[in-house]
Amino acid sequence: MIKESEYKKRRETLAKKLSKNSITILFSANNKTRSNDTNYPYRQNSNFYYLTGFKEDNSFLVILKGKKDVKIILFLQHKDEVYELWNGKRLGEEKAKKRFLVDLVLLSKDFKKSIKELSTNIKYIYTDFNEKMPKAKKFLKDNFSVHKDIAPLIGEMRLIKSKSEIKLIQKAIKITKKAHHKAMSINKKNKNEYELLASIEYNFKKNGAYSDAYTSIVACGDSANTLHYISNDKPLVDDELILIDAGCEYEYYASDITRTIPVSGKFSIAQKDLYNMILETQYKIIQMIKPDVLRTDLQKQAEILLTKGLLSLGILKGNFKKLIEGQEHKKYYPHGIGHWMGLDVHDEAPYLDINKKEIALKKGMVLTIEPGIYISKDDMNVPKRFRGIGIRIEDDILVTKKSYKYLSNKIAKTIKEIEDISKNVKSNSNFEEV
Ligand SMILES: [Mn+2]
Repeated sequence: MIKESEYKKRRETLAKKLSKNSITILFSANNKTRSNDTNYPYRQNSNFYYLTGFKEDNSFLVILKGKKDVKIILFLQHKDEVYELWNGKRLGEEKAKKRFLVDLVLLSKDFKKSIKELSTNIKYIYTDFNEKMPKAKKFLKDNFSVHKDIAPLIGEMRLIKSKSEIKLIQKAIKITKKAHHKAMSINKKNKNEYELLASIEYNFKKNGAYSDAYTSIVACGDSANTLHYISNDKPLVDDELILIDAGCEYEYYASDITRTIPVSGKFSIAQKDLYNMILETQYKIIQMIKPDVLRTDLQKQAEILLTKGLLSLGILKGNFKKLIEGQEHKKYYPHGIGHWMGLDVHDEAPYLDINKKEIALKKGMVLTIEPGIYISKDDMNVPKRFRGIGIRIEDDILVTKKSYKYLSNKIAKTIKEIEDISKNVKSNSNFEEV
């Protein structure tokens, strides 16, 4: 868990970055309509959560920075018996005053009035442009003139994870491990992608992760060659591979893990050849991770290694140098080597600094490393044995003082590890039990 004192420290760090005579207003997330009068499950806005740890809607965090002093105010909803009967308990003003280490707790219904009173001598207003609150935005526009985006300032902070954040990420990864290992171990004969998905989601929730961190991909055979395949509704075919890109969210922190496993429990020779080439690449890229390395260096090296690998397997043909110059790998490896991960699976943290220079790796950053190769079943330029295979291997890595910590290294990944898990539990075809 993250302590109130850590949230307080984050607000103070942010306040130091703000201009004097400014007001900063951060909004909680809106409820989002699913259809008619039903909503999607509520999920707090990540920036708001990062600074408060508060999960209720219709709340506002205000930072008033004067010439010398800083005042922090949290607005939240009042207690309301009828509302709470239908929608669940609210924290309320009294408890909030005890819990949050802020200067003032006020009620959201008084937001406009209070803001007008509090904001004398204000030159600048910072808001989070990503959160859409049309009414509040109109109010701010009508009342304040110079607007600045607060998101990049919070993004800078979110880049570097604290010890308590890393613990939550590790917990999310631990739960994800259980779900992936279960997916490897169950008998998948005559089953469907959605049954495997159900098992994964069951194991997330059963182990305390309220939600997935993103819509899971369970893609058998050629479906894996659609990068954002989320229909997850095709039968599992015995001699094919299944690409499972699934991570959970634990106390708002994400994991992002991809494993590619055989339906039958055993890899074919062609599948092994391609799999091991990608796995080797992934190991080599992970080993490059340390402070001051650039993400684009990792990307370039991944492209070199994958191009060499594709050449050696006869998937790409010709001169290595020319293939690199022509970016020929893009046909089979079209995406990036990884991304920041944290409160969001694709963490809302910058890749470039204010001078548009790339931000190098630094202690405390968490990123994914996810090489993949995707070969359409209709690609006649490729040896037949590789057609219809899509493989991605994705892990979560923490940058440490001198190198890296491999956060997800306990999730089975080598061919032997995956086949062993499949073998052990052949008799166990129960989808739910972990
Ligand atoms: Mn990813």
